[in-house]
Amino acid sequence: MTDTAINDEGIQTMTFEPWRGFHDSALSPEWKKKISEMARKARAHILKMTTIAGSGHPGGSMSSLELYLVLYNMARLNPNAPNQTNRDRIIISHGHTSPGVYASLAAAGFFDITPCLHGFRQGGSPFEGHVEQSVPGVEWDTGNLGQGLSVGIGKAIYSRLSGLDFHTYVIMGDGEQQKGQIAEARRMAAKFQLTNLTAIIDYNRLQISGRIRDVMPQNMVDEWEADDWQVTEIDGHNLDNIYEALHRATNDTENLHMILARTTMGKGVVFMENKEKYHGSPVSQEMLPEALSQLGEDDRDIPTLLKLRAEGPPPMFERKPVPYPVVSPGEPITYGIDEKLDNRSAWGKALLSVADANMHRDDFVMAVFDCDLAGSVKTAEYAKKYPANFFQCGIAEHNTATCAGSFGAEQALSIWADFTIFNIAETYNQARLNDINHSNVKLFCTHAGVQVGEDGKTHQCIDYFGLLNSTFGWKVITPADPNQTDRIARYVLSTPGSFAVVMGRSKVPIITDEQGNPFFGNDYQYRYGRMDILRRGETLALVTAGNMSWVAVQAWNKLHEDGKNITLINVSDWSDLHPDDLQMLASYKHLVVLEDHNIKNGLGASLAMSLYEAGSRATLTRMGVTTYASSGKPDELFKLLGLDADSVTEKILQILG
Ligand SMILES: Cc1ncc(C[n+]2csc(CCOP(=O)(O)OP(=O)(O)O)c2C)c(N)n1
Repeated sequence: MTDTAINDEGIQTMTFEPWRGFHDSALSPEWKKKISEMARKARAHILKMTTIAGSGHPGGSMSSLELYLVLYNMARLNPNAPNQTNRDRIIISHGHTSPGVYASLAAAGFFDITPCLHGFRQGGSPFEGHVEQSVPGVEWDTGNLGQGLSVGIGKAIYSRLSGLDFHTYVIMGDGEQQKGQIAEARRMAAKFQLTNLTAIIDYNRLQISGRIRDVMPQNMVDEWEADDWQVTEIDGHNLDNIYEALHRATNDTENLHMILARTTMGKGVVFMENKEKYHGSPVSQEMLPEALSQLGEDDRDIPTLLKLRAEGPPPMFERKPVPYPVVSPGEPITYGIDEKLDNRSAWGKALLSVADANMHRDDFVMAVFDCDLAGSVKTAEYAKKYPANFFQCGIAEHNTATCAGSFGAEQALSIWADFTIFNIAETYNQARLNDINHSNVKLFCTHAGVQVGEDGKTHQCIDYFGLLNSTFGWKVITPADPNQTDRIARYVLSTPGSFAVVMGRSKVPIITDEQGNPFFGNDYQYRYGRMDILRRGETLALVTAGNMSWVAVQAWNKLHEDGKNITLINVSDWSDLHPDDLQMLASYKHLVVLEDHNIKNGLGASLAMSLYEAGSRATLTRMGVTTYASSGKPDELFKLLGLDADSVTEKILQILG
């Protein structure tokens, strides 16, 4: 029996069956019998789907199987309504065990197994090679090992802040424990006492290259205990043991628990057991009947399944996106022309204003994540005012990236502010996986570009756009001055999608219109994707962005004094160049692009492609960063790189002849 309640957003929350959620202290004999039978059949399904596909990972699927079956049958889930907001979250970190996950979800009633048996790893099928959210019951697409515990932390924080009070279970491989991100996550969970999170390790003692202790010696128990987790070792194929360990972990509100489940790779088929070969290779077609017979099953349905595969992939499941939270953008702040501040300070003020405008609402869930730089990235004031919604993650950017992504994929506002070199360049793969998982994470990235100056080349992030532009979802925005920063921050915080707002470190003057009023002031309406014409002129347009906008204004002034009337265009939104704006640019004879970014994959490179496609005949000159720069004051470095106002003026005069 289940009860359903509908909240204001039309989202269902549910009261689950009483036996779900590990309430009873032991597994009932009926459930034990049911799950044992499920396990026998599911092992056969794992073998069939991988042999038919000719690839996949049966070994770990068979060692993790009992863990999956107990979790998917006993956690607070409803197979008929898998997206209830208050469901428990089960995160599979070693995503290659997808055959075991899919077979278990089907056994627990989430869908019929047949399409998976013939459509596993087939182009266009929902049943991909590593666990994907295209399959009902899967919470997070994984495959890049080491990220699952961080995903779990994002969910556990959401459970706490939203009051939904669900439990999160993260299952990992033992070889996977070699990843450093797991250590980062372990410590964060302990610091924030996330006892609504349970970790489980499939300890089959094998990985691709052989025994885990030969590949990389590691003392897992000591490591987890040192980070304040209680470790319980169990037989990972014994249903009573698994249930009891999960019961204890779920109901303990004082301690964090890691369950180390001793298992056997390839469990259930004698010739597969303890063979690393079966980590990532299916049983051959010839050996399949023998393997199935050891499980009390046969291969009579294989011809039919092969025929179904030949007919094409099974259909995709319908999946509703998680609604984005309602976020009021608050009241814009306009900075006057006499004020000189940095964009990051304007961001910090906008953050506080948006938090103030929303935090009083019961349905509003928000978190800001920080990696030991709150003062510099201007989230410190917010942290002081809203400590429960601020998470100091330490110097642990990989964990933070994934955790912020996982939190943002819920109905919550997720913000991670850091130096650009750390929340973009350091963590590209995590950003990519967040994108694949449709997380609405907002990155506020400061100290970008050569403009960071004295810290030198290790800190000068000149590849932020090139990196994120290699994904399909991320949008990169570079505000020109504090006023535009304010408008952009409010837009980004109240709009679904993954955005990186990239800012420099230095103070910059307020950019004015030709009458001397703030250009991005009270009358300015920010429209995502549109360029701003700061000055109108003829023949040549100087196109600029972010850190270089003020340099470009200075160059314009010099040229103007010299009687040269050029157009000055500011591009804030690099990822989406509007066709009308491209046509407008194409109407100029000469274009000069000025950017504080690696010239190979920045704004100029992107514009060159788009303009060519738009049929532009304008000459295009790219002025950007052509080498790793040294330490120095921003002005010195721009001069050295030929990006200061004098160099830009000279270049434009040359072009104009
Ligand atoms: C970050 C990352 N590095 C490498 C791989 C390639 N890979 C896939 S599975 C695997 C071994 C995993 O071992 P374990 O966690 O013990 O899983 P099991 O062999 O028990 O299935 C490796 C190295 C990966 N998927 N992700």
